[in-house]
Amino acid sequence: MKILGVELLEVRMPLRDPFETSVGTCTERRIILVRVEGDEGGEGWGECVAWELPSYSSETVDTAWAILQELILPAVVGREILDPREILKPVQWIRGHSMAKAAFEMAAWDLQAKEQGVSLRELLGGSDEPLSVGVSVGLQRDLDTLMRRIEEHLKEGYARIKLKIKRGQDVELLRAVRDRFPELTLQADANAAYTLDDAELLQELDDFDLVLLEQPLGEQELLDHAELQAGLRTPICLDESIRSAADARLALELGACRIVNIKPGRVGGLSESRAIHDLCQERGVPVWCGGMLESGIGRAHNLALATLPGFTLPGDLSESRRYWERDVVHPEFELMDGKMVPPEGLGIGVEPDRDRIRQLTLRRFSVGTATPS
Ligand code: OSB
Ligand code: MG
Repeated sequence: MKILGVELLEVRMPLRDPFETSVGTCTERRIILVRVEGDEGGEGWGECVAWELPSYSSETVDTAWAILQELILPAVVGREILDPREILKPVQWIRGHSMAKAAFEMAAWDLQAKEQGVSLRELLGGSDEPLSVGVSVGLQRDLDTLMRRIEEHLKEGYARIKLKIKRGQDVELLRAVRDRFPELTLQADANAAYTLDDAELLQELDDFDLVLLEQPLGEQELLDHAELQAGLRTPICLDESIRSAADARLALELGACRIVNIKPGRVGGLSESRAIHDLCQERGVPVWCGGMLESGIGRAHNLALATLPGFTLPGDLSESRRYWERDVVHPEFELMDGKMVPPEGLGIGVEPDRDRIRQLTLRRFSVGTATPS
C-alpha cells in the first residue's frame, strides 16, 4: 500500500450536554480528522483525540495539528507501507505526540483493511460477537439529576455506568448511587484528582463494590498508585498513566494497577493498543476500551479494537446520540438489544458523512491529495 496523499480537517462538534470532569467542563469538541488516499483509489479515515487544552494530557488540538502538518504528513506521503505495524516507522524519531501519530496510524489501518477487502475488526483479529458497553457520566449539577441520568442510561440498555468523581464529590456521591442502585455495575474515574494523602478517603470507596477505580492519582505517580493499590480492595485501573506498552509493563510490574484502560488515540495507535492488549492477556490482566468523546470515526476504530478477546470489561463505547445531535458517520452508532454490533463493512465499516463534515470544518490542510473531500 502506498500513501499518495493525506488531508487534515478540523471539525467543531457541539456536545448535546456539557461533559464535566475533575479537570473541567467540555461543551464542544474540536476534532482533527485525517483522511489518507492510497494508490489503489481507496481512502482511510482516522481521528485525533487531543483536546483543545492540555488538561487530560500534554497534547492539544493545535500541537497535534502542527506535528501532523509539519512533520508527519511530509514524512509519510509517497511512502510504501507493507505491514500496518510499520505505519509509524518514518516518524518514530519524533518523541511523544502519540495522539498526533495515532490519528494518522489509524487512518492508514482503515485504508489497509479496505485494500485487503476486510473489516478493520478482521484485520486486527477480533471476533464478530456483539459487545456489552458502558457509558461515562460526567459530574452533574445535583444528585437528583445524576440519578435521573443513570436511570435513563440503564433504560437505554448500557451494561455498566462509570461516574466521574472529584474532591468533594466522591464518597457520599457513590454511597448515594450504590444505595439507590444496589445491583448496578458501577465504576468511578477521578482523572488524577487525588494524591496519596487521600489514601484513607479512597479506601472508603471499597464499601461500594466498584468494578474499578480509574486513575485516582497523577499521570506520573506509578509508585504512589502501587502503594495505594496495596491498601485497596477495589482494583485500580490506569488511563492517563499508560501511554505505551512499556508504561503498561512497568505499571504491572510495580503493582500500580490490576486493570488497564486502552485508548488507541492515547497510546499512539492500534498497533501499540494491540501490544498492550497482548501483554495484559499474557498476564491475565483485564483490559477495556476507553473513549475521549470521539466522533463516529474514532468510535468505529475503538469498537474494532474492543473485539479482541482480552477486552473483557465493557468499554466507554456509547451510542452516537449520547454525544451528538448528529454524528459525522452513516450509519450512526446505536445499541441493538443492549449491545454494540461491530460493523461488517470494509475498514471501519461506517461511511463519513461528507456534507456534515464540510458544514463543521474550521480548517483544512492537505499534501498530495487528488480528491478534496
Ligand atoms: O478519562 O476516560 C476519561 C472523556 C474525555 C477525556 C477523558 C475521559 C473521558 C471519558 C468519556 O470518560 C468516555 C467516552 O464516552 O468517550
Ligand atoms: Mg479516564
